[in-house]
Amino acid sequence: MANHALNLPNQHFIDGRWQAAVSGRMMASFDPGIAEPHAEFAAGDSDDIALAVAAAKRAGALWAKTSAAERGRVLMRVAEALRAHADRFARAEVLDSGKTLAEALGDVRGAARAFEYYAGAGDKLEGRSYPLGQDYVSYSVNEPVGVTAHIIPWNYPLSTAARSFAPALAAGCSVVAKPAEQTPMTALMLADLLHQAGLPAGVCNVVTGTGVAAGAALVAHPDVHHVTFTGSTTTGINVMQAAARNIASVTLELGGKSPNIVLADADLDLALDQVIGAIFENSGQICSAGSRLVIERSIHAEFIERLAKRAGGFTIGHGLRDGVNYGAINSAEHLAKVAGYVDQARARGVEVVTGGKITADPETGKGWFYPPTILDGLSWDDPVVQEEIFGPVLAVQVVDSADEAIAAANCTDFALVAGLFTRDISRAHRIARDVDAGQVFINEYFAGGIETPFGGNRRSGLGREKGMVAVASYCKLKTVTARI
Ligand code: TXE
Repeated sequence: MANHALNLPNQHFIDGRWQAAVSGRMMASFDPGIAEPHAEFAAGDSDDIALAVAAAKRAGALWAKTSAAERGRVLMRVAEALRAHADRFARAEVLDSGKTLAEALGDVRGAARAFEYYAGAGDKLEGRSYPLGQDYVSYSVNEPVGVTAHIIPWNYPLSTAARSFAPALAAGCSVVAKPAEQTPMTALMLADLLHQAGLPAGVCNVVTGTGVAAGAALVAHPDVHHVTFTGSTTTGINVMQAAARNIASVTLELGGKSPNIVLADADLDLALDQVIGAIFENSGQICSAGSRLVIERSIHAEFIERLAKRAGGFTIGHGLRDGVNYGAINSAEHLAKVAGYVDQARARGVEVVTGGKITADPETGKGWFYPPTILDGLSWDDPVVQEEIFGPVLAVQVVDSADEAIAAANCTDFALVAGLFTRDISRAHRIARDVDAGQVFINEYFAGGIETPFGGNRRSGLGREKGMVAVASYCKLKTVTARI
């Protein structure tokens, strides 16, 4: 099978060129919108990882010595090139991931913005000096950590790659990335585009394959000095253990079960729009999705009725078809997981307000689709309240006060983000203070951008991506002290 239509890659990108898997093995990537394979890619393993890390080590030593201004110029050209090729990237993303073209175009814009933002970061990595008295000169400088590993998930393949490649490259590090086996295309395309924009061969390498064969070999490689991982909490723990053996640092972006709190004094039209977007965008496959609605009892019945009406109003179908605004679930396994959660909840007596049944593209009868689903009448310890479903399933928790809303928000082991809708600004900041989350959104869910640090507490992760704080993950501080 050749990857004809969009001229998609089907080999690793190592040392500035396309390379087949050492083993010669290939895997298929499926188009979730029709549940059929659409392309092939290389099934990498530890041999391919060894080549990629060796290239990254060699090329990274030179990249680290390139002036920060020059590194920034390369990143800026990448931003421009991504915008110029947005359509091709977005279509490849739709075919691999199942999302809609509009969502994928938004992801490309976000990726371009990440390169633009970090293009200006490298030459602001200032050091410090320390006042030891007139007989000493003491200063510290930021040095790049070296080879960095990037393990990328399937829900936002391009934007997740961009948000960690860009700060790593800005800091002077080299990159070896392993995209999810469901969605390998755009990371490969991005590595090629970086190279064409002037990034020296070997500074950014992408090896495709499974997590077990390629991902595990990458994060355990002794020449890798930092691992940025986005994925499940379980795999994140494995990744952290592997990195620990080499004393490599980690950034872990893990699961979430984020509360979206709607208080009775909120602008309810606004809240309605935002609650819908927070859980049903990308068909709910978002780590920071607002997957729990925490709502005051006095507005609960009417709000749920309006929510259900809106949830039923999406046009479901293949992401490349005009008019579709709700895409597919990424894989058959994941669809079964989402459906399983809802089926078991129904069997426990949970009220399925809307949705709740596997469906297909109405025009073709094909694809992996799950409709917007709302579950009500839940106790706080219910699995659909406590566990990450990672799909278009909203779990409703009813509360009687702002204090109870805080308790509800904090009732899971996750602490990634929280949304909050109220007109009372003091109460908003009190709740923001008391909710355990890496990010709190007030009166706009997903508010923020590449400028705002992002990451979770507790089982949602470790470290922060985005913002200038992310660059620090790719730097090691050296302090020099001299007696003069
Ligand atoms: O995740 P994995 P899966 C959550 C979500 C989803 C669940 C399972 O709840 O239902 O995870 O998804 C690579 N060493 N999220 O199985 O296994 C793998 O190849 C190194 C949340 O896809 O974590 C892929 O590239 N790498 C989430 C990446 O890790 C390994 C996004 C993610 O896969 C590896 C995705 C190993 N031992 C899923 N095993 C978010 N936080 O946004 C696997 N991988």
